[in-house]
Amino acid sequence: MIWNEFIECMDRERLVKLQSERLAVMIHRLYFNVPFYRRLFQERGIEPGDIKSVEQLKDLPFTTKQDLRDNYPFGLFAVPKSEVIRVHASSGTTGKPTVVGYTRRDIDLWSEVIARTLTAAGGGNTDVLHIAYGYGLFTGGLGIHYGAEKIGATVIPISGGNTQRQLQLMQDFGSTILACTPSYALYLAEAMSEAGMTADSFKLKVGVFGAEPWTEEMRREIENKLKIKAIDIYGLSEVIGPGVASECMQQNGLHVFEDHFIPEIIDPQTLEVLPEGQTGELVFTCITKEALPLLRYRTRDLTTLTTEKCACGRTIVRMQKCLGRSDDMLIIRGVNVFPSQIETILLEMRETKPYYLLIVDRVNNLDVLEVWVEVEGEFFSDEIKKLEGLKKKIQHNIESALGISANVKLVEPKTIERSEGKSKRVIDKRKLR
Ligand code: DLL
Repeated sequence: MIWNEFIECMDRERLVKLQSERLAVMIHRLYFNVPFYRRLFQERGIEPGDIKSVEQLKDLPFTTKQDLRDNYPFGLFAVPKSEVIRVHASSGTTGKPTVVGYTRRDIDLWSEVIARTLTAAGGGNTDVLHIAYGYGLFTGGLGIHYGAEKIGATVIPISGGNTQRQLQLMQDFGSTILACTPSYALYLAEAMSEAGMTADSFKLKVGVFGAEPWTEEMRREIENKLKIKAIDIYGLSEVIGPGVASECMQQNGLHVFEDHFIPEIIDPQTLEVLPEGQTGELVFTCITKEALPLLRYRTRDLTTLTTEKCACGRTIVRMQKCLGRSDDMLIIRGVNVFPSQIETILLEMRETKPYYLLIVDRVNNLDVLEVWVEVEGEFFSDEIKKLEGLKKKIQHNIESALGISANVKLVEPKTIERSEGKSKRVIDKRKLR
């Protein structure tokens, strides 16, 4: 099923025309309503009437997270406060949170893109949707909530926490769709088997997972353990929250709702737009939002775009599963390492569990990587020789795949902290000093 076939299957020429019209209107609004953008345009000699087509996007300035921080909390809003009916915020690792706002129409737009997301995941009005994303300032809970009501699903707004109760209610209410972070989905699966429950006693069929990077290996693990289809959904608060892009049942790239958010891929160093198919940093321009329409917002997420039609019939552009961020990348002794690469190696091995922690430090001016990973119960042994063998095997696999040596520390099941929201898998002590 397709929620908005008219848009999601539109031919490209028509779609580009629609985007261009919306962009032109947006540029006017930015110029006249947001002093920050007016100054940027004036510095570059851009008059609002100059921008008529999406082709011209590449000549326009970028917006960064720092710009939002500099204008904290409401400085980039494009409407008077009386029109803002909701505020969300995402807490960064440093400094003040990033604050975002919504008008009533923005909330409607958000419901629309979530309705598309849930429909693409096979959801409809007969579904019972268990929303275990956090409610509150985080956009996950409330963001999915309104779209779920729009498609007529029965919504269980349980939010995060209290895992045992989550399982109990999911079973009692016959929930069919689970919405949470992929790491929490795994944790729920673990808690399920510990409580002696089996996936067969649940009615779950699909999960809509996002808010953090997760590999194909992790997808398989979740699908096998929960006996569901795991769908990847992507979004960020600055653009709207969840509902920016989502997979369909083909699980072959995420459909970007580009009638509202125009994506571009740039080279993060030169800032030049890259041709289709090349990997680079994802940038979004909001062309319909009222309260906080950002121009060329740099997400730091790395991916690739394709306009090839999907087997599901949708023609809107697809982005590849997003496996890392330009600022997530660790440089260890000169080698670029993404946490997702290590996750792939660990999950390909039968002996380890999907719980790990990467600790990077600098000892005697040399970077050292320590990988903590939990060992599957049946492989955890009192025999030091066996554990040593496993440690060597993991070290070897990391070294041959990434070209760096790692110090592997095998830990007992349940040692590594479980997360209910986004998981934290890297501790870079070099940055903390
Ligand atoms: O995480 C919005 C969201 C909620 C998306 C629920 C999906 C589901 P922020 O807290 O602002 O918003 O974090 C945005 O999270 O730039 C990515 O780095 C990462 N991210 C979000 N979804 C995915 C995904 C929400 N499916 C940041 N795959 C983004 C990889 C993701 N990374």
